[in-house]
Amino acid sequence: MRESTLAQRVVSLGFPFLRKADAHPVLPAAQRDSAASDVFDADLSEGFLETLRAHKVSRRRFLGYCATLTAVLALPPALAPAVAEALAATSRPRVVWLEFQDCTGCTESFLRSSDPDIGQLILDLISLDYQETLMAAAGTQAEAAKAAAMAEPGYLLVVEGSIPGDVGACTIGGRSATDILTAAASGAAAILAVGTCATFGGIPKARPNPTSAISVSDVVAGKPLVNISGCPPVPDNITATIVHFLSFGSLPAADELGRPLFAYGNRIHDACERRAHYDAGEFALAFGDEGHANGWCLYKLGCKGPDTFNSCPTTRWNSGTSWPVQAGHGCIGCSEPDFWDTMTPFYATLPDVHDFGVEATANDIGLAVVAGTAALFAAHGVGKAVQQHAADRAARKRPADRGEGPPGSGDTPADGSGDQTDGEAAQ
Ligand code: FSX
Ligand code: SF4
Ligand code: F3S
Repeated sequence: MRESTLAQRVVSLGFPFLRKADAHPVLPAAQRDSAASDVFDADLSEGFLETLRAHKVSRRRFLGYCATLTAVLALPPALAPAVAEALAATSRPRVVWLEFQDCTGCTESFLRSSDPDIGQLILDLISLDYQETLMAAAGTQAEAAKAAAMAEPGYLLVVEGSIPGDVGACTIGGRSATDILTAAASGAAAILAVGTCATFGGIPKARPNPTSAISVSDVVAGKPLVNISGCPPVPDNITATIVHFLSFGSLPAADELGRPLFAYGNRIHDACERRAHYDAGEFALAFGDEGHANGWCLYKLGCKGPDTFNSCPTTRWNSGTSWPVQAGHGCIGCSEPDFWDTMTPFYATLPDVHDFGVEATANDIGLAVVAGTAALFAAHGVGKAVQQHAADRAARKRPADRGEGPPGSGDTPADGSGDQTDGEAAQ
């Protein structure tokens, strides 16, 4: 592993990634060193305090981070000392990170650092024993490193990319992806499927799915598994899940699709800063028009925020700088199953939202979508629920297909030129 490279680049733990903007104040950067650390104390060993000093992280700043992280994870504030003490006492749990059919964007996302000092500190608390993109080893040397990392069971397994069902695709070291994943999963204490490719099949699974791609949950059974979707995922969604595991020895509570509720418990639409314009019927109708320049709702430019669950509006990207809708582009639903097939055309309006009308809340819309899925999940588990969730969305007919416009007016949807699919039913 290239330690020096890691030291320069890693990792993604940052402060301002809160689940609901109206539930928790986002900590301004200038207050990070002092905020929240006065509200609790924690028993930190002298050895750990020395580690903090080595990373130029003050005790107060570390405790403040733990308080924020506890809020991000939607845990009671009283658990903040437990988070701090667990992180301080952790004995470098082993992490094995596998990549299959992916673009490496998930790794890149994970490496975006909101706070390099704390990020490096957290990275040092784990032992990232095998990570193909970051490690210097290749070939038989890399295979030997993986075997060594997996010699003792109990490691945390992170999987990025979809799994090809076809023999021959994504063969590594002469072994199929399915074999590699199954072997790695057998000794794992828990599994994190990271990115929409790993969680739901993602882009490799999009029609015509040339490799018969499937998700991690389609292959692995009988292990604690959490789906951290997004193409790529919000980096803090990954890191907070890892820290939850380090702190409590378990994965966080999840939704019906196996996604952590702390990050995927709300619709994009619920926390969007353009929501007031949606409710007022004020829509941008073309990129660059007056409504677009005024920050009006992007629904008629194809925004899928009402049907998408993720933390982007509150966590934001690039150290909390911005997110797609703030930058002027609608959400394309990248954290949802089969989004490449069921959320397209990306620049046409969401199917069937028209039927709810402008006064409908995001809850009305989203709950109608997920209610059937939740019941299915209870009966058949994540894999079946994911398939049905995507099939239900694909089966709904788009307003554009019906010749209708989006809610709020008789305007036709924005032109979908440049889009690449016809948006018919998913496979
Ligand atoms: Fe998939 Fe990861 Fe999309 Fe890429 O590697 S979730 S293609 S951004 O990033 O697997
Ligand atoms: Fe925001 Fe999109 Fe909802 Fe409009 S439709 S309020 S831009 S999430
Ligand atoms: Fe993806 Fe939508 Fe967030 S496209 S990055 S879930 S705003």
